[in-house]
Amino acid sequence: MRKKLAAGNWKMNGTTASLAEVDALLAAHPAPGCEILLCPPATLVSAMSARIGDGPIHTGGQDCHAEPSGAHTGDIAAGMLVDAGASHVILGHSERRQDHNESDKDVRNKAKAAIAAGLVAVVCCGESDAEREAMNTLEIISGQLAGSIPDNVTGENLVVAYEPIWAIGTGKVPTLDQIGEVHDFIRTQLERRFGEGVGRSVRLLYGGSVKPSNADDIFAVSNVDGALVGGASLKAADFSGIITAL
Ligand code: G2H
Repeated sequence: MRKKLAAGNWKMNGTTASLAEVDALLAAHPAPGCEILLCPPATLVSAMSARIGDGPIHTGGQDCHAEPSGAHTGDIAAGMLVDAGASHVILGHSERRQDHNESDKDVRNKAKAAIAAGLVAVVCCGESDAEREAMNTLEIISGQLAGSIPDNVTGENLVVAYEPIWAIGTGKVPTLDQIGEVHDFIRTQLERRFGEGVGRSVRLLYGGSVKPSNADDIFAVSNVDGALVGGASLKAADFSGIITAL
């Protein structure tokens, strides 16, 4: 049985004052029935994880470097995230693929480093509007999964997030059939590559304009094990509504 996961991606938002939202979430969900993960900007990982302490919310990074240390100005190693209290890291988000030209190979190397450091890698995939229009969605997803996910994964160290680029921050959400088709496809791809045991144990998240008002319907779709939430994870009241829907 896969444990449901509500993951928040704060992107480049938040200062120490935003940690009040974490307090509110902890108060609202002292014993949640699902796993909760918050991925703040790197500047807040340490403070957030200290604030949560033994509480039921995990802290994660939004990226890491593939190397453990070295001359990489501005970058952060997976081990540094662990040292700051993170247990997860988002990798290959489409904003990083676009803004930083990250390739599938880059994401795979980062995922290897993250897993070696003891982090859970939350690997993102998703098609653009043009790719969906051209009916290439499944081919794109297949290529991203094959290229971005390393070989040594398990249900414990990998989560896959499906985030259609055209649904990110736009308020547009795929139909439930479209979400189901891609999640079923990802499940089949993972089973084929890693065997049924591992393939069935990896959690699959949907991401892209998830809100309290659409979460119930999305979470009822087959093979959707939770959500990766951007805008609606910034305020405890909104994220709480999504957590409650899981
Ligand atoms: C997709 C998602 C979080 P939003 O990027 O990863 O963002 O929920 O704001 O569409």
